[in-house]
Amino acid sequence: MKIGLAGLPMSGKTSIFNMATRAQAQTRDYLVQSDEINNGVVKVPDDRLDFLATIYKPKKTTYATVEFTDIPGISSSDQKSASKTLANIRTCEAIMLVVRLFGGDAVPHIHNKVDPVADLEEICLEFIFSDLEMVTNKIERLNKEMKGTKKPEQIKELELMESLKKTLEENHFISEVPMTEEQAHSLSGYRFLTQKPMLLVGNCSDDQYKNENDPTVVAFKKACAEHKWSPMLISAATEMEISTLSPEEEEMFLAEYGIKESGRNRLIQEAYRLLNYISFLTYGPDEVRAWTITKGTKAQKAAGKIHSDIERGFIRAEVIPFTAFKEKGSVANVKAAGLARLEGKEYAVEDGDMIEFRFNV
Ligand SMILES: Nc1nc2c(ncn2[C@@H]2O[C@H](COP(=O)(O)OP(=O)(O)O)[C@@H](O)[C@H]2O)c(=O)[nH]1
Ligand SMILES: [Mg+2]
Repeated sequence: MKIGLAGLPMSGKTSIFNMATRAQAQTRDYLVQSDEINNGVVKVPDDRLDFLATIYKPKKTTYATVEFTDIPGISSSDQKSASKTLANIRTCEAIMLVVRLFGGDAVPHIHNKVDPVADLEEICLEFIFSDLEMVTNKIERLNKEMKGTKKPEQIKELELMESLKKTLEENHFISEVPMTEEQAHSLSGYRFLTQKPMLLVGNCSDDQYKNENDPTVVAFKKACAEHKWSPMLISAATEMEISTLSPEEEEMFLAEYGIKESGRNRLIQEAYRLLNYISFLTYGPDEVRAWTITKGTKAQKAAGKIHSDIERGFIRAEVIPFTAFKEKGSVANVKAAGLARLEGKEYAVEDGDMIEFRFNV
């Protein structure tokens, strides 16, 4: 389950990758065509786990993880490398689109000036064209196949493809097309770029970060709003420096500047949410652990994350919401207050549920 960092060259993708993964991949203040792809797995910060660890003092604390991949910039001036880049983005489950808002010495790539609105437009068009090409090819193929006998599912597929084509031609994303679950499922094999969950990241300077009225920031936010995106602002250069500090130094630094949460934590948590992930927690003296599930996952299925035997022999889930645990301080207190619950296999697990599964195999 990868999240792809996409955007124009020199927008700060590698800086953001470094900040998120505490890696030291090569950032560049000049433009080179590089095929270098950086991959990194990062722990999802979770203060609920930290809290549980202080109580249980476990041998091991295991955080949830997400994987980031830093993909060379999209550049319409070089179609061959652009299509390679787009193909790489296609393999990702979700996209973090990095747009440059900061000025500075490093020269912006396409427009030779800082213009996030034009950059965003450019990337959107690249995505749209790329998907349109796939849709057009598919329509051609279907029409050929349907020359003889027409199968009902082919007719349905053609109809859907025609409607996607129209949407794309009108400069809209496939994600904007209302679809039945069945239709969405039938498209999953195509890995359309404009159908993927997308988070917009505005990479800005420290000054812009502090100034809501900065004209570049305002223009960027407005362009995002037109797509119904709510962007996240980050100063990658500063955050990258912060991420080279040790965790203790980082905490001191953030406290000194009155920052509640580092950009790094915000970014990773947003990424997790973007993938539609939540965590349930297990606890005890051996291990305190966060388990990743998709929102809406039922208890029995969630149990299978831990072990297939627990899923197979599922009897019930003993659930304690983390908030109740934090308030009451111990499992015994939570139970005494009547806040522990027994749930069956159809229970939709919620984020932060502390669960003990009962099973029998
Ligand atoms: N001033 C400033 N410079 C940045 C920021 N983010 C990245 N840069 C610089 O912009 C250049 C390109 O960054 P890089 O991460 O390599 O961009 P990429 O091509 O999108 O991977 C480098 O010189 C970075 O140091 C930022 O937030 N502020
Ligand atoms: Mg780079």
